[in-house]
Amino acid sequence: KPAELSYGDRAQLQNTHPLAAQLLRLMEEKKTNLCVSADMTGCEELLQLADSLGPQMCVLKTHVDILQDFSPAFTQSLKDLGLKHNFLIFEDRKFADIGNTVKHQYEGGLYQISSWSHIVNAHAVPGPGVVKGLSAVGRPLDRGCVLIGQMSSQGSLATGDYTQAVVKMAEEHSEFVFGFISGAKISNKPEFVHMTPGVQMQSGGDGLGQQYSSPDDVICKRGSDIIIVGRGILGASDRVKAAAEYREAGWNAYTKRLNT
Ligand code: S5P
Repeated sequence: KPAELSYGDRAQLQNTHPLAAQLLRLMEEKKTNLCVSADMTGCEELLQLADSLGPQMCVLKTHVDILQDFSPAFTQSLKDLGLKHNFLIFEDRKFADIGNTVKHQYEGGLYQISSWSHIVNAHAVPGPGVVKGLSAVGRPLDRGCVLIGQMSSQGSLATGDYTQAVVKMAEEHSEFVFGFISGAKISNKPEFVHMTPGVQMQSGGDGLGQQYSSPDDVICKRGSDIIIVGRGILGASDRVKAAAEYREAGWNAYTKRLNT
């Protein structure tokens, strides 16, 4: 087995996307591979969470369209917190339309996602036009995109040949696509970053199709890079403590992988 590169080593590779390099470097510095999925419905609550968990995470993931009281001021505050705590912002918009439409969805409308979110994701279903449309908006702003190669939900159709086609699409658009949402490492290129949702300490599900794996399974056994945790942290009575536990579990799984 070839020696496993550290996050810091991968940040330095010639072909690593600049945003991925920034992410990998900050993961190494902060010693965290935890992305917190801040799936809350109020801006103030979300900002408080981002401030209190900021030191624990490398990425904060949002679903901006579930906020009841969204305002442009909210995105400015979120950006400020990202700078304060050194985390990246990932709007989990899952773009899935023709290039011209996603361009507008990314840049315009109420949310103006491209103005505040470092990372976005997209389904590959429409073909490469979706990446080209997003890229036209995102590249001038030094943004980056991850493609959804696999999903955590029961009965997902994103498997097998579809997943392989997503990997190929990412490789062909690596000037904007720097990684994947997937349950496991699906590309052997160390330049790509893999982010995995459906993570809790205990396996199980949520009754609506979500399926959970442990940080150790995801990072150590399946070779992903980042754990995405929502309700495992949001549902805890002490969220800071829960985030610290996920951070430690994710980091221990990573160091174990490096050393085997
Ligand atoms: O396959 C996926 C892809 C994503 S981005 N499965 C997922 O669960 N997600 C997102 O990760 C989902 O939209 C939610 O925001 C988060 C998981 O939340 P949790 O509460 O189940 O940890």
